[in-house]
Amino acid sequence: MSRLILATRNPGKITELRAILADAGLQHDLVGADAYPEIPDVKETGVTFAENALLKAHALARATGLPAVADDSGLCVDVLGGAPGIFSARWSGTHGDDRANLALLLAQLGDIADGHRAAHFACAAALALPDGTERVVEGRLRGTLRHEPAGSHGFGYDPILQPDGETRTCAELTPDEKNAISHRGKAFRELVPVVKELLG
Ligand code: ITT
Repeated sequence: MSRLILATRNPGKITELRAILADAGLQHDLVGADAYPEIPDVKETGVTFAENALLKAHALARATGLPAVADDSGLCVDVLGGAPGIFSARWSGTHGDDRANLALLLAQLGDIADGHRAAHFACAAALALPDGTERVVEGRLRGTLRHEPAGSHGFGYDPILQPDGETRTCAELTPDEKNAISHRGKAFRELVPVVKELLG
């Protein structure tokens, strides 16, 4: 079975990606970036999700000599002009501190009334091959931000994003329910046929 690197070290994303890619019929042996601890973290110097996803995918593909897929994603709040956006993972200053990131964002939105709490999750899904071939696609999940966190599934800002048409937050959905509608699910389901076409 041919190997495909999942160029992310975020355990929440890895769990979701494995399920999404397997459900979409991808037959490859999926290996997380954690299997390559000697490869340094990529500096996310891009200013868009797509640029950063491509940076991560190319870095892993170059370093391993294997095809790699990467995800760059975040929460974009309308009333904040799209922030935290590409800075979602380090909004509070500490990369990956989900609890502090969520608490800071809720505090910043403390005075914002229900009708002005629209936001969306965005995900860019990139594929890079060792020869430099690249593809990138994007997906979104629109919703409204709660005033208090609810639910224990998922990761990151899931406890405060209530998708449009839902009464529950993303963290109250089952993993399958979230993957069916999520930004990540949409982007990677679109990328799978491209992976199959390029890798067979
Ligand atoms: P890698 O770079 O190793 O993939 P990361 O967590 O640093 O991991 P990003 O730079 O793409 O990844 O930042 C993504 C952040 O956006 C993540 O830490 C969450 O705070 C938020 N986020 C993205 N997708 C989310 C989701 O499905 N549910 C909740 N929060 C999400």
